[in-house]
Amino acid sequence: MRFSLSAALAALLFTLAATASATAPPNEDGYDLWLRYRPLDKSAQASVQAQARSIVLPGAATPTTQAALDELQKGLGGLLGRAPAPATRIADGALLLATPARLPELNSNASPLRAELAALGNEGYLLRQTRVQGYNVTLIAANSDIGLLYGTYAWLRDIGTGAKLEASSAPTLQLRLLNHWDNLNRTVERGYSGQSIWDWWALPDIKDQRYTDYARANASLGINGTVLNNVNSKPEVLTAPFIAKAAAIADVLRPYGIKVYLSARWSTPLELKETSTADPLSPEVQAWWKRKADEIYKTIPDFGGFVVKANSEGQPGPQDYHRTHADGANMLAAALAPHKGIVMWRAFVYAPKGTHIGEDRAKQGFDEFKPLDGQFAPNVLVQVKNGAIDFQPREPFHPLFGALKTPVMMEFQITKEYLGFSTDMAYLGTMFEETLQADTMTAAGGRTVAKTLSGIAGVSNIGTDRNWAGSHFDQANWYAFGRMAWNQQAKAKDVAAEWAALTFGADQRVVAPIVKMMMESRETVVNYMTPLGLHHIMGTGHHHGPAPWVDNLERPDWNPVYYHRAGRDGIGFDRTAKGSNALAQYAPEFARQYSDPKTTPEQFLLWFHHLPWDYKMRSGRTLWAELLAHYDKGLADARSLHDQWVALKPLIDARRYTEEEQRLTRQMANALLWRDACIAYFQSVSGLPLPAGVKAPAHSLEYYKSLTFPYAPGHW
Ligand code: BDP
Repeated sequence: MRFSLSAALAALLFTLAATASATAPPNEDGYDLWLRYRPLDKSAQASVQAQARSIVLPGAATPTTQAALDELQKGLGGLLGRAPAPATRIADGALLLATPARLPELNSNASPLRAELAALGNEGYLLRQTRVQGYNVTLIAANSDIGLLYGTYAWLRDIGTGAKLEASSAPTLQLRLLNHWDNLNRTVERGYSGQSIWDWWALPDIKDQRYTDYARANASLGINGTVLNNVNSKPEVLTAPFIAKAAAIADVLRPYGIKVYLSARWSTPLELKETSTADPLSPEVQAWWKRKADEIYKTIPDFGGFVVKANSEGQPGPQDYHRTHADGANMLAAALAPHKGIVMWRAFVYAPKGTHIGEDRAKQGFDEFKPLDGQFAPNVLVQVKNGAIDFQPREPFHPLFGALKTPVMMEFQITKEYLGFSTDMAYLGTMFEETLQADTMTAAGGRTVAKTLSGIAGVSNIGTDRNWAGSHFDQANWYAFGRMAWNQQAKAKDVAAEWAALTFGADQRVVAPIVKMMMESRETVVNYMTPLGLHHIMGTGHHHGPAPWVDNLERPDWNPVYYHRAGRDGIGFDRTAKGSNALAQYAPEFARQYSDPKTTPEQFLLWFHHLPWDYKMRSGRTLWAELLAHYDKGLADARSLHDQWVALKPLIDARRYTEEEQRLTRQMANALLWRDACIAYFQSVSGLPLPAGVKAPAHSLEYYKSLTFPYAPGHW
């Protein structure tokens, strides 16, 4: 009796377990990114099948169209269980990939698509249910093979998100790049996702499968260039063995429309002992770079060009020879121009040791580059970080946007150096949108930052971690960067919804709550780290954790106290005419609005103003009470992010659920640390009591000051 009862119980438990595992999604490790192609449900399968009974590519396959065909095999194989075979004849229900060169009738005056296609440029595509040669087809059309590849990814994305076919799309910017801050020894500066994916030692002979998957992921977003190595570069990267290694990577990326670029160290020829100086006006130096460019293009015929960090944070540069940034950039530009290469010269420069010390760091990029405007060669772009300090959780846009005639590239940081590495959740789509849509007021009627750009770069968050980005949600930042590099008008929320559907499945019970979390996440981090326009109050060097008290570093503008300027009288950096007057670098209308604290958006208040603690905020609270309220909100929202995720447990596969749950738990602790340490410190300087209801920090200020993080990652 007892035996049969327990047998019955066991049978019941077994059935329950089997039912549970049949409904819970299978575990995933994140390697497939947003290109997962998990099986669709039966009805969706039927409708996709009807659009792709056969796959037809008129004309011969090229490496790029082969990549498109391979992706369709993989994609439809996963989504439908079986991919249709490639066919040579157009028939009803064909998925037809065509350019005017492959299907001349697209070019005929009678074709309704002709004009539409012509407007899409080299990289655009259109997707259409239409009739071709009397057959009903799904058409992916473009002017080039790379357009077909982009169109293929768009079609697969539409299927994965359950969206209706996109009509047509073309990028606004020609240059859409990732910047890897990867070192030749495979460490990654500000990298939080393992080692560099570039295995320099094994290259050029061994080309990891990851390189192909990296190319697929980037091409699916329309990223068309990648700088392989750190802006803090080494001379060796321009020697023959490394050029051969870069060429091997370029070979893998080429079919996917991705060009390879390198970071060049200014003093390379001198350090390699091949010249006696690195003066850009020296004929010997000019000849060396010309030879070097010729050598690179022999090996990598479509090499993109150089990015250069010069005379910044100890890097050598033309100013070492009393030459200007323009002299330096133009010398490299001349070497690359015959090959159609470009120079992306970074504007992230701040005074070398000994000079300009004491000048507002936020002003220095503009002060250096504005006077040089008009002096740069046509194939030079100035690459400008989104804000004037350094990738803070929130910064106003850099005053160089809209101020130069010289073409300007945007530099965003996808890796979260200042936003909690890869442990804290912070979806950066909202930050990208905020910056791209900010009005520079440099033209009548307004001009957004997006409208001032000629290119866009994102500092990569990619590494050897199985999930590529360190955490599943950090994949969304790579994704959002790529989608917004293609289309600066894309909305962060739509991009989040797309990513969530592709990454976790197009089930609204999952997508809607995940999008909500993502949309809240960056503001949460801003609130518990640097609310109301505070900035650069992180730990020294590694930038982890709060350290608003630090006041003893070599340069004043490395110290948090320099940036927050908190004292008995108040808090904030006065950048109005009464202070550093950084505001004068912006358009007059912008400067006027931001000169008055009353008309300055409160999210930037302490960036531009030094105000007394009892300054009245829009909420009616004092500045002191408001600051505390923001820290409290940051902590509460970090806890809420965790709870929202926990509620999703039944709908997420166990592996990804757990990996993220652990991070969100850690984020709550990080938020608490920030909140408590900042309140303890700011209270010590303001001397004010905590208003009723505000919880005292758990420990003394001394305790927070005593914390050290010697092995924090990303600090090479
Ligand atoms: C800072 C980073 C540093 C970079 C530098 C740069 O802390 O690692 O080298 O920017 O962009 O944010 O050059």
